[in-house]
Amino acid sequence: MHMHLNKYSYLGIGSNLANRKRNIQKATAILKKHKKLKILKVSSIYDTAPWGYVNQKNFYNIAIKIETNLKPKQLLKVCREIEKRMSRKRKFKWGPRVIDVDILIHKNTKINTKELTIPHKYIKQRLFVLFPLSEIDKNIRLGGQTLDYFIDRLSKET
Ligand code: PH2
Ligand code: MG
Ligand code: MG
Repeated sequence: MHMHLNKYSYLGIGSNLANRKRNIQKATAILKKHKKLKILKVSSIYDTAPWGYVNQKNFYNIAIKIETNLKPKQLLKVCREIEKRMSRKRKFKWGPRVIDVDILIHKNTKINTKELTIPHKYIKQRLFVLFPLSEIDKNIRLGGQTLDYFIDRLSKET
């Protein structure tokens, strides 16, 4: 069986409070300045219906392709620091937030701990992640399947 090697990492960013576009742009700008990672591609901004907890404003979502030697925990720290700098308040699970920076995929890493799950736990269930990811990299595979496979599967659900 051919092993699909991947040297890239992918982050997902979302916002549904205050100025969503500016929040997304600010988080991207902070990432751009980080010396230990290189941004290779940024998706367009997607206006997406809230997933998980539906009684809230639409989100703006993007995905970013990066190259980095940071370890998963260090990359998580980078994500958390952006959220902290942008004064994110943790309200409740899947609730509204000023900014959310998630690790979606990190090379071929598979982690499942209380603190961190890579690839992201809900990546296959979320169109707001699959769409921007497929825009920036058509070659991504999850468990051998293309992103389009999961997008088609979700689109057929009632
Ligand atoms: N993030 C969530 C919960 N629901 N829905 C959309 N559309 N976009 C998000 O980024 C999002 C969500 C928790 O992180
Ligand atoms: Mg999230
Ligand atoms: Mg998060």
